[in-house]
Amino acid sequence: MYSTLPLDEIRIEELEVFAHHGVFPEETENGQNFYVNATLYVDVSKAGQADDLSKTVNYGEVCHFITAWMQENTFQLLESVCEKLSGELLCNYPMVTGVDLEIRKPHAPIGLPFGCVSVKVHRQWHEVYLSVGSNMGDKEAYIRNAVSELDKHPLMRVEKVSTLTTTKPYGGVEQDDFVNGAIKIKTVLAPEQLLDELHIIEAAADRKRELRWGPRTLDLDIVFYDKLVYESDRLIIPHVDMANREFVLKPMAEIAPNFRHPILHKTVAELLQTLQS
Ligand code: A4P
Ligand code: MG
Repeated sequence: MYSTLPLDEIRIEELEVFAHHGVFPEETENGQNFYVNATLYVDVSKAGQADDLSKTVNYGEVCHFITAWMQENTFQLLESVCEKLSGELLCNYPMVTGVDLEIRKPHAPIGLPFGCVSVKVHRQWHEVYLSVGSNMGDKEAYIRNAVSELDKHPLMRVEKVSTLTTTKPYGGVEQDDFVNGAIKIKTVLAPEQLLDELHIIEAAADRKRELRWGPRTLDLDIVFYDKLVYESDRLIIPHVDMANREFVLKPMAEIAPNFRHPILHKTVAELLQTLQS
């Protein structure tokens, strides 16, 4: 788990749903019972104080939502049902910041005596900061379009966009000036999935990976992902060079001055001040 969730939980246990998920044709034709356990992470304090249903999530409504969704859709794998349904719950119930979802299938066609099989996932909204840049063609239009593509994605929400400013190229390659900005999003996607989605948006903006640090129509980098410290062969979070880049820190300082770097332990405003002094 990458970020702090509210301690409060609303739990749904053993919701019985007759649906048609499975790999075998008889499963999709005949259907069978599935049992759903869901823990919804919701801050219920306001509802509790005011005794007001509109300030919390109506678990009855959620049960009907889960039932209808599982009956209207058919997947081969329980993994897919969990993956898609957890995303649907997070997107349709804005007060839910995280969800544990377990789907049990006690009548799976295994041909051996067994109690039950199940898949359980944990999914939640993550707070992510992106750095965006362009130095080819209609630079502002490429960036505005990227913001709109991010916002259109079902598993992302754009929360803040900094002002876009013109900056001199950094990194020693002689090239046109950049337009840069920073974007705050919420996403349900895991870091590597998010990187894949950013690459799709870059590719749709005619982005070609030619020269390292060279001209580009659109560059979308992940600066922070909650307080996560992460490194794989294709992704490093926080962005490795952010503390040396005024074109990243300045727009970040506009939308998140007090966000603290999880390794350097300085806020964005402090990092900018250090760089400029
Ligand atoms: N990658 C690793 N970590 C990350 C991360 N946190 N976010 C990998 C995004 N990607 C990350 O990036 C290369 C690979 O880095 C990705 O495929 C991903 O797997 P790229 O965007 O394909 O290639 P690039 O941009 O040419 O190289 P690089 O090193 O990422 O360059 P930067 O850091 O993007 O810098 N000057 C100004 N004023 N404004 C700018 O925006 N940008 C650059 C490019 C140079 N000078 C600039 C600007
Ligand atoms: Mg990049």
